Amino acid sequence: MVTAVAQRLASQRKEIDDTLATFTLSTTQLQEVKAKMRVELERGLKKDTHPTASVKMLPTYVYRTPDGTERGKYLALDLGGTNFRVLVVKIRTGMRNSVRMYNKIYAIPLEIMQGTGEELFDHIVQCISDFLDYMGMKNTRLPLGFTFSFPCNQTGIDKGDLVSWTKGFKATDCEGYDVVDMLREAIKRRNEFDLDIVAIVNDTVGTMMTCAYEDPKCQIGLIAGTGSNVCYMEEMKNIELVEGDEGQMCVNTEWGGFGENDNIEDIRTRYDREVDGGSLNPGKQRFEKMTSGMYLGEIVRQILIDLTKRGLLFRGRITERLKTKGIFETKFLSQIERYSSHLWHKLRSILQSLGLDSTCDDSIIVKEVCGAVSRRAAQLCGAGMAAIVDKIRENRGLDHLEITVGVDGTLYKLHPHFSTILKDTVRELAPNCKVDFILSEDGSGKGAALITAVIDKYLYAMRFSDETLRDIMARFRREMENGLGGDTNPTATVKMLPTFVRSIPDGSEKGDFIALDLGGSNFRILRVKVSHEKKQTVQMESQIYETPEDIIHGSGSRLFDHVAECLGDFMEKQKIKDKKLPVGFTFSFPYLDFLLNPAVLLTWTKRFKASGVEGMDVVKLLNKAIKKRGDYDADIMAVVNDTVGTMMTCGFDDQRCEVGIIIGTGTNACYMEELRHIDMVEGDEGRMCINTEWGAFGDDGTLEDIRTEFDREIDRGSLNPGKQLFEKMVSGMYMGELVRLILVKMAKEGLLFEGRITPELLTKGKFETKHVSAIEKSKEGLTKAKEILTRLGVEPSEDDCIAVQHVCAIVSFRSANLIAATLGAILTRLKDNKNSPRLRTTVGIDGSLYKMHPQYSRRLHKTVRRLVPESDVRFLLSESGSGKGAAMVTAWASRLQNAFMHHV
Ligand code: 0WK
Ligand code: 0WK
Ligand code: BGC
Ligand code: BGC
Repeated sequence: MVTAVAQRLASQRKEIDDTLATFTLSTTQLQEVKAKMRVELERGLKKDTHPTASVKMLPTYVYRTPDGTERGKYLALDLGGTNFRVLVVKIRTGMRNSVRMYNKIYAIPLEIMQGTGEELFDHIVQCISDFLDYMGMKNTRLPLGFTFSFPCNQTGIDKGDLVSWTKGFKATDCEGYDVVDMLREAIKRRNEFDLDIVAIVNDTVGTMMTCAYEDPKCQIGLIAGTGSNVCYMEEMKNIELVEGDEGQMCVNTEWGGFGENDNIEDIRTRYDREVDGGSLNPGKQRFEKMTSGMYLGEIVRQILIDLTKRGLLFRGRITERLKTKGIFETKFLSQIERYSSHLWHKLRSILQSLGLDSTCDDSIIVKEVCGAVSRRAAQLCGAGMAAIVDKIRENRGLDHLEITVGVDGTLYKLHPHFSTILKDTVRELAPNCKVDFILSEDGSGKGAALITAVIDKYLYAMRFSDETLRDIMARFRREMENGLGGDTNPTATVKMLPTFVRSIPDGSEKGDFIALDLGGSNFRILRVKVSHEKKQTVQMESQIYETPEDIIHGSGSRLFDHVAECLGDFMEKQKIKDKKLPVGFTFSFPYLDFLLNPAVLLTWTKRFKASGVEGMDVVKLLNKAIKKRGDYDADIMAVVNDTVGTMMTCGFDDQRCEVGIIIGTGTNACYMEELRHIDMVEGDEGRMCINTEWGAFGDDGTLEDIRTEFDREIDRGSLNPGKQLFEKMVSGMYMGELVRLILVKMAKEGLLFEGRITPELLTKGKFETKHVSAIEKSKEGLTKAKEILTRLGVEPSEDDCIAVQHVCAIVSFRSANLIAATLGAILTRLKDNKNSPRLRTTVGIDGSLYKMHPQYSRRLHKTVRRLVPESDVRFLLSESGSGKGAAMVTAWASRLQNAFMHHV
């Protein structure tokens, strides 16, 4: 009897040992796994074998680990592990580098994971929206790093097509599509906030970056969690899928696919095949299904079912629960293997919770099964890691390598033995490598933010929160008051020049006028006829004239001779040379106005630098030039700044118009101020238009905290260093150049064009503002980028074009934001002047940047409405330029003169 029982027990024991033996891998077997993994790594890197390689070795476009110079505030998403997290990450440098993070975890219900792609991304955006509300950040357009823990074919840091879903995800209409586009579309659908998705990052890469921030030797990222995967810094010359041989790039191995070409069938057990067969993606991710948290519990369950069926466990009784897929979670493995003998009751209560009545022996066997499965998983990961570290050692031609692996994942973190076995296996299989493992404390969200910071390094300083914009608004408001104040005006940077224009057109204007429009991108001469048939109508004819560089950089007399010559030519063509028509002179520069005429130029701006004009009365200079010709006569009645001309032109159509703005070659604004506030002009009644000359804002250093190295470089290379600092940060004359300087810097850092720097790219003015507008066009922008960059000889890759588009967006967005802030200051002043709870007004606007740039106006309007919520602002584009407005002012000036003449 006893012998029969002992024999039965012994044979049962043998059967169990035989079963578990299929999970026991010898060193030889592990070395084979290592060798096979190495072969697949190489095949994944090579262009011709990549398509059939089971380890895909996907380029990540991350060229280096953090160097501690990163800083800024970023949003990060972390999707694909156990938890979906939305984070805000603040990175500071200076005293000990510090990163502060706030995050919120959101559930991804199964029906969303396995629903439609649209539902999934709408859910993600819903969570972001909730987080932004929670953080009170709905109006900040922060750059975002997206940790997306699935295999993506990336063609750039912010462009990646999902190869295939893994783990528990199976949403439709996503595989083969760009994940960043899908997120952008979902954000657009929700239309509640705007985000700048700067980078898409695999969680292994995010983990490597997070750990490399602490330990510069960290060049490998390992996830041993729901899924299993590794990335590492590979030599560019070995990555045949990407152009270039210089430096390194992080490669996302996607080793989870190892074995999909049947090269580890020798160690896969029937339980592995069961689990694979019952998974969401049979035949896929075979290595992952032997090593990761999503499947280890399932493998154990399959073994328990088999042993029970064979009467070796639970007295052969299979419960419904044990038949339930996913019921034996991997966390049970960790718990069971943590329990030593005196904690059997705990183990048994786990089995009880699964409806399994177990004996002591059962518990021992279950623990052995768990141990066998997790041990094999750790060893397999160790063998894979040994292949990676040895490859890196050989890449660098080293006999001995010291390197750190950044790790994350619940399996590695929570399982009692997994990490130790993995480390031991690496040590054994890669004896020439000293491999340290550091646990990622903060998850890969931090890493994603660091990557965004690396890319965004030169751009983060160009992003302003509403808080900062409100601060700039307050600063500008103070400057306006300084400019208006009699005693503070001399030192004020914003000169707040009185224009002697007391109101917008009142419909009584009439006459035949000539208008000169000098200072914008075109010099235009117009004939403006204002008549009163049924209603007041304006007819205009105009002609554009060259203002060659040698003229506008030559002597003042040559410049005004040129203006007089063009005027003569125009009057010739208009057959009015015999007439002495009143002339309105739109002079788009800062000048001191004395009742519309004379006008003393304070300083040239933009492209103009004619000598002998600053401090002079430009009307006198023009009259002199006209006199010198003697072939016609003109009566220059009024000098008008183009902002004033624009306000008058728009005021002709909208009586609410009381602000005029130019966002063109230069930038400036005027508005109707209460006369009692203008100390430089007598009188307290009524209003007068003030030409703010906001281009000079910051000339006293008040904007140094937001000016970047590129702004300083622009100023150093300009015609008027130290002057018009605000204008140089925002206007069309400088925007293209700002972008060029950033591109040169990023290329020098290898972040663009594989570091290629061509003479064209180094040539000032080669990258124009019209290029910025063209590149930011949503549809054909990237094609345009390719065209323009190719002309600069930098042979741009597709992701270069995306990155350049991104740089353009940041620079132009900054401009729109800054102008929204200064305009916001003018609007709140108007509101306060009117002492009304809500301001209703119209802003007349002109200028090639505002007109030509595809997104500029929308961005400006949106920010103004956020910064000055208690206002209804209509933005009225000046269709016909400031010439019409100048004619209106001239009409007055003529009337004033006539009235005056009659008095004398
Ligand atoms: C935490 C990281 C996340 C990653 C996860 C993996 O922040 O990006 O996907 O670890 O571990 P799991 O949650 O799948 O166990
Ligand atoms: C058109 C106006 C002109 C102004 C110009 C500014 O008629 O007075 O100077 O807009 O825009 P820009 O040509 O500098 O882009
Ligand atoms: C995915 C990887 C990811 C890993 C860890 C795998 O299923 O394919 O992209 O890194 O899980 O989360
Ligand atoms: C000038 C302003 C002008 C603006 C827009 C600036 O450079 O100083 O007077 O209004 O450009 O043309």
